[in-house]
Formats: sequence, structure tokens, C-alpha cells
Amino acid sequence: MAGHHGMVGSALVRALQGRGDPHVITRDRSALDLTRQSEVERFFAAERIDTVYLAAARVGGIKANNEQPADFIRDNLQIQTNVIHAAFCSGVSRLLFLGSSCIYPRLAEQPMSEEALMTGPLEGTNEAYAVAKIAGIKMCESYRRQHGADFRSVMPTNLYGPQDNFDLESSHVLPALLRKFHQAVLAGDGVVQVWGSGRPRREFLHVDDMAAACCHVMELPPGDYWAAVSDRCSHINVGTGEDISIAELAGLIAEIIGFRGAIEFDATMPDGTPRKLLDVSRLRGLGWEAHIGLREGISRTYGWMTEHWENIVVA
Ligand code: GFB
Repeated sequence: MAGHHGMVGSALVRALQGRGDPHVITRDRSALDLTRQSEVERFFAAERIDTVYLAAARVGGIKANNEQPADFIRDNLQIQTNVIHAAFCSGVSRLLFLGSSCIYPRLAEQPMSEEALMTGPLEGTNEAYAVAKIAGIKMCESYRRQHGADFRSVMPTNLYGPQDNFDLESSHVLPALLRKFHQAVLAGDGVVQVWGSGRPRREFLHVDDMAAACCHVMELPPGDYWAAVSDRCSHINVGTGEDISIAELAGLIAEIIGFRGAIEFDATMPDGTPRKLLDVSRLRGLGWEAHIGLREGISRTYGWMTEHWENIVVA
């Protein structure tokens, strides 16, 4: 398991252990830096690893992606290239690469099917990250085509849940709004600022659903997985199939938290892609769909945030 300290990786560890897999191998960054090729090669040579979940990545919200494109493209290309190649050389039987719905063109037809990949220009605010993720899919696909490797890919929509990043500069919108509305209630503030116009639409998936989907995809017999995808479009979308505008999301979070003040939109901040809704029919055809509704998922994540509030505000 690469990336077990992150929101997705930690959910995956919980899910795998819940399915009775006692042998999940993880390493702290201090013991294994995945951006260092020689360290990754040594690790794979020393351990007997059968299956790899590649959830390690540099991730962030619209502001971090927009302001640090060099960091996003470098770290992600290094991590995924090192892990995928070392996994192949050590003979692992199966690998799962995790990407993101920002791989699709900015103005892709909605909902976005897997076949929309590389059919148009990307969204500018996260182009560097998206190019790295597209390279990851293509690397898995290429190892499949050249070597027959069983290297699979899943592309999640916008994720949220426990252990998310609540830092207002680098987080995604959902944890940012949970924090902003909670802080406003605590401080008695009457106004909360929401970035952009509020018009963009996003699809949100709870990370426990994402982890369950990853396990489902990895447990599929090779014949089922490779029959459902194509040689040059080998990934599978993971989402709920429903989206919501940022203004509606802000209203829902305000209601859940009990904020009764005003919501203001900050037009100086970018909107990003106008809409990102995944076509999830490929995954549904393989027998999986999301179970955690948005209201329930937000309430659960709000509970987690308030439980860990002291760590969040000092971070
Ligand atoms: O979640 P988010 O940062 O990422 O922003 P993206 C989604 C939308 O919410 C944008 C708006 O229109 C933001 O302007 N928004 C409103 C806010 N208030 C806030 C706020 O306080 N914080 C944040 N962060 N947004 C990222 C990509 O895109 O999503 C990555 O940059 C990746 O590459 C990831 O794909 C899932 O959905 O725009």
C-alpha cells in the first residue's frame, strides 16, 4: 500500500483489513521516500509483494494546483514511475493506479465516459497534475500491452472524508467549507466567503465508498476487468453519478452545521472546470455502486473534523 497516511490510503487500509487481509505492508515516508528511485527499487527487491495499491500522490485543491504546478507534476510523475516500474521488475501479480477525474478535457461532454480521455484541452488550473495522472494510466496500459502486466487504473471523482486536508490554502472545497462554516459558528461570524461564482458543478464521493470500489475492482478476475475496458482506454471511473453546484454544496454544509448567516462569493478566486460528472456505467456493469449519500457523508466527515478539531487548527 503506497500512501497509507493519506485520506484514500488510510481508507484503503481500513477496507482491506475489514475484508480480512491481514498482510497490508506500509512504510512511513521517513523510511521510504517514493520519489527516490533507488529507495523504491530496494524496497520492492527486499519485500515479497503480491498486490500494489498506488494511492500515494501529491494532491490538493484548486489553489495549490494552480500555484504549484511544478511540484504537482514532478512528485506525481516520480512516485508513480518509480512504483509502477519497481512493482513490474519485482513480479507483483496485480497493481491498482489511482488517478482523478481532472484527466478529462475541461469541456468534455457530461457525464464523462472513460472514452473522453485525450479528446480535448485540459483545465488550466490543474493541467500539470492531470498530465501526470494521464501518464500513470498510460504507463499501466503500456506495461499491459508490452508485458501482459495486470496493472489496472481507477479514476475517482472529487473525494472527501476522514483524514482529509483541512488547510484552507491547499484543501479541496468540501473540507474547506466544513472548516469555514464551523469556524464562523464558533466565532459568531455572520458571513462566510466561498471562492469563485458558486456555479461550477462537482460530484463528491465519500472515501470509504472509494476504498470499497478499489477493493471491488482489484478482486475482479483478470478476464472480467480486461473485457470491460479497452487496450487504449483501460481505466474505470468511480463516482456516484450525481453532481451538485458549489453554491448548493455551501447551502447544504451551512444547514448541516447550523450556520444561519450569509454566504458571499469571492469572484477573485478561480472556478476551474465548469462541470465534472463521471459516467459510472462501466463500474456499475461490473457490479459496484456508491452507498454513502452526500448528506450522510458530510455529516460523518463533520463529526470526524470536530473530533480532531484541535489538531486541525494547530496544523
Ligand atoms: O475542490 P476544489 O479545490 O477543486 O474546488 P477542483 C472546487 C470548486 O469549489 C472550485 C470552489 O470552483 C472552487 O473555486 N471553492 C469554493 C473552493 N470555495 C472554496 C474553498 O474554500 N476552497 C476550495 N479549494 N475551493 C481539484 C484539482 O479541482 O480537484 C485537482 O485541482 C483534482 O487536480 C481535485 O482533480 C479532485 O475540483 O476545481
